Amino acid sequence: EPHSSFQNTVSSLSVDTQSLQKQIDELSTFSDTPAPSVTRILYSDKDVLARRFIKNLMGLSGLSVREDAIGNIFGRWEGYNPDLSAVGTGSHIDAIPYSGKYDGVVGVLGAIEAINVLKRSGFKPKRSLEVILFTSEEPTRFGISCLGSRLMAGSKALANALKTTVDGQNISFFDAAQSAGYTKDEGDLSSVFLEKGSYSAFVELHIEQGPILEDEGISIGIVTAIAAPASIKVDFQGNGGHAGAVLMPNRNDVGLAAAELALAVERYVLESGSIDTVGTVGILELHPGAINSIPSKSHLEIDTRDIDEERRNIVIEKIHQSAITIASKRGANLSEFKIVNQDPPALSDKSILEAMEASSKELNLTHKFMISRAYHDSLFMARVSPMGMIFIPCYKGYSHKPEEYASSQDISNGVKVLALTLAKLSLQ
Ligand code: HGY
Ligand code: MN
Ligand code: MN
Ligand code: MN
Repeated sequence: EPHSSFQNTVSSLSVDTQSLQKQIDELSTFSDTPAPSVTRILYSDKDVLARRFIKNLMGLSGLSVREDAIGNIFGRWEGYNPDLSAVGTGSHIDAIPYSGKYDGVVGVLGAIEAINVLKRSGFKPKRSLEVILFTSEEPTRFGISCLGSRLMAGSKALANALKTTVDGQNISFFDAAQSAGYTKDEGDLSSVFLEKGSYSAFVELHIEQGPILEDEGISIGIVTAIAAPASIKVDFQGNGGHAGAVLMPNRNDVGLAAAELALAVERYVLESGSIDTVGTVGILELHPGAINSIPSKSHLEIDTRDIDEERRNIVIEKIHQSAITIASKRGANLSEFKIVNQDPPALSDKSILEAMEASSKELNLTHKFMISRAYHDSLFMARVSPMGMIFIPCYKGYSHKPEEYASSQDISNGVKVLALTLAKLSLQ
């Protein structure tokens, strides 16, 4: 009977922090912007290099590697009961423009190192363990967040939408996928949908992307729920015209319509009745973008979230009403109001919470239960498998900017909790 006792496992868990840090640093060099920032966009040349880097590390760890039609990458350590559904773990390596080198990366490189840690300890998995690199978690290129995990979770709506999806340079999703060596065949997308019961559990290691753990001096966050994200695209159209010659009463300045809507977003989230409601206008483009030309087109992208789905949906409804009112008041045309995604929150699975808590205790690491205000691929894996997330502190909670940082010690703690949690779940 392969050895599966834990006692010596806990004491024998040793993380190769030096190699892990080297890998994090090397991976960050595959970027379209200069260090210390990282920009790594889906299917770009840098993304392809980064994928190759990860696949190589998976191979060196003795994992058998496969990729699906759109580039979700799976590295599997076969268990001694290979017919049982596997235990999954993983995250993403795509990075939004001018961001940092830990978001997502800690959950991919850390997962591979967790496998190495278990192998070094002599552990033998009963359920296979599988590291997943989700093809794209950030919405940057095609405006769709968690594209890989959303498809794996079986979204037919997304499979359909991708047939007509293009990026900002008018490159189609399939042309971009093909340029990176993935599918060109639209019919292929349903092959990405996971079979029911593919995983008995899925656990993601991630930096907190908030200040709580660092502020409270706590080593591990055990995530109980992931907030409900939504994103909206809005276009206003007007007559534009000469900034000097067109008098104010004759204008329908859609730059001001956009500004008014952005302030309405702020007002609605502030008056929601809860600090947990947030709203951001991260993209606001004016056309033609000349100082002396009245904007004739404006484009906004709105991100709004809440841990309470109903409260968030009320905010979306109010934003929609305001867009219509602002357009008619200003004699402008609301040419698009598109809800790109309006996702429910996800709750972590009780038995995975227990495994993560037990692992933290056995490793003598301070820990606390908390929610994730950022979304993750786990939000969609929760639709097809019991889910759990492990957070580690990050410097001042910084994320999505070059100052993002997590210490080797904190990363090593997270890897150990992940390794022990995977071991427990593998033997269940
Ligand atoms: O925006 C998010 O929550 C994620 O970090 N992409
Ligand atoms: Mn992110
Ligand atoms: Mn992330
Ligand atoms: Mn995320």
